[in-house]
Amino acid sequence: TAQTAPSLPGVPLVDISATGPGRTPLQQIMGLMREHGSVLTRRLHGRDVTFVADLDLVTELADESRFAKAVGPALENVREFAADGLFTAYNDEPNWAKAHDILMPAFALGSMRTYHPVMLDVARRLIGSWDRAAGGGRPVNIPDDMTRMTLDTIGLAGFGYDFGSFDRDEPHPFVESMVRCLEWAMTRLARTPGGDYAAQDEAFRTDAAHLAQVVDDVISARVAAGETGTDDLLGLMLSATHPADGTTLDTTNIRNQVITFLIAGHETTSGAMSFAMYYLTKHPAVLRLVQREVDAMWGDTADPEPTFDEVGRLTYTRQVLNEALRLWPTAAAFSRQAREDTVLGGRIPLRAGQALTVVAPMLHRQPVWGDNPGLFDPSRFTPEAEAARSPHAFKPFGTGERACIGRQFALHEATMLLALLVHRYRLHDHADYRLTVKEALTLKPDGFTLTLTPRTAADRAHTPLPGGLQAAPDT
Ligand code: FDE
Repeated sequence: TAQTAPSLPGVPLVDISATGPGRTPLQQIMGLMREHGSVLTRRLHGRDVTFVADLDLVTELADESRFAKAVGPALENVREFAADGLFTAYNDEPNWAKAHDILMPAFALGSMRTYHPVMLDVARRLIGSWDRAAGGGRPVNIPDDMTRMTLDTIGLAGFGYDFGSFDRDEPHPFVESMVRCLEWAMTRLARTPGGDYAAQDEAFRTDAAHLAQVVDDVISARVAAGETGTDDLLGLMLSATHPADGTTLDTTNIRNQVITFLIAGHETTSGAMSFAMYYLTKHPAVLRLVQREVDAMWGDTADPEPTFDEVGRLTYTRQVLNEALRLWPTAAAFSRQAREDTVLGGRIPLRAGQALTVVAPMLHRQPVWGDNPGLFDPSRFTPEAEAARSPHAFKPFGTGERACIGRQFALHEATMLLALLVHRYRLHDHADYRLTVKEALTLKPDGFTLTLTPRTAADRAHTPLPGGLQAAPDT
């Protein structure tokens, strides 16, 4: 990597044009930050992006009076298929505030109670499929099955639409098109000027059309059933009027929102659960603590019937998820732009509109996380530890007004599923898996498989406690 004259005073500039960003651009940036420090400008074919992970700078960027969300180059590409859906809308696009106001009630804590039974049903689909695999001694592919589970959950809970992912050997075609669209959005950033990308763009248009087609089917199934007034996401989109002007969302925007929620609602959550499973497999002492928590709640019940409130009491399981999201936040980067000309950190002058990208996995490894930030240790998320730390040290859901609307939804779904799985199965690392993180804008552990056997009454009765409920895990 060559260094040339900086474009921002005092900020290292690294030109990667010779090698390009490869298939894992986010991990490349993490490597560059380890070498050059936690703020740097990356130059690729004359295009500069400044990346930040320094806690003090991120704290400033989170100040909504000085900075706002930026739709950065990656999201500009996602706009090609999600347009003015919530995730990719510009701050001043009227449909952002309108959809945000209409859909917020669907993500309030009370609404989670209505999704709980659907989440449990879909969790049982996954368990049914894993029971069959365990019985046949077959390995399960963790990210694939987590993706089946999260797609069916958002489809049913949000739109009353059943993707039936566990009845298919291959992922639902929607997932394959979506992953290719996300990969297109990512690799388009790395294009060399003058290259011929017509075939890639053509394939992308076919996939984007497929997404739109599936979504139109989802919507017309609902309209045909005559159930436009229900209070799930689609029901709200079809019937709720905006308090300010009394209008509903327009048809094109509804399509963009459904695509947005199907994507945002499953790819990131499935990655988060997959990383959590990975760390549990590699940290038996932590796994035993999670098992103790679930065994204390459900004992030797073969098929526990978790209630909504019980999921809220699975505090250690939730800590495990947070710690997995710290090391590998599955939506790993988000961008902020200056509202006015300003100086960041007292030293980096920024023009109004100028954007920087926060690299969450590196923010999550800053000195505030201690001497060994690469160590998986859920005790970092006890209430006491959280209270003692800056709220800006942990940003897996972005920040401010444009932060993740689906956070509670994802955490409820993921906590319940993880708890049910560790209550039911012993996890066997049959392939001695070594972590490789796959990038398609979002992150997931690539090719991670496990074999399973049922836990027995004896396992549940004698889950050994490795000294103290918050004991440090083995490294
Ligand atoms: C959002 C979000 C974010 C931010 C971005 C920016 O800033 O650019 C982030 C970071 C996120 N998100 C993350 C996440 C993770 C996970 C696990 C999740 N996420 C999940 C989910 C689910 C669902 C349903 C969702 N999610 C959704 C969403 C939406 C709609 C959005 C947009 C918002 C606004 O308004 O803007 C988001 N998310 Fe999330």
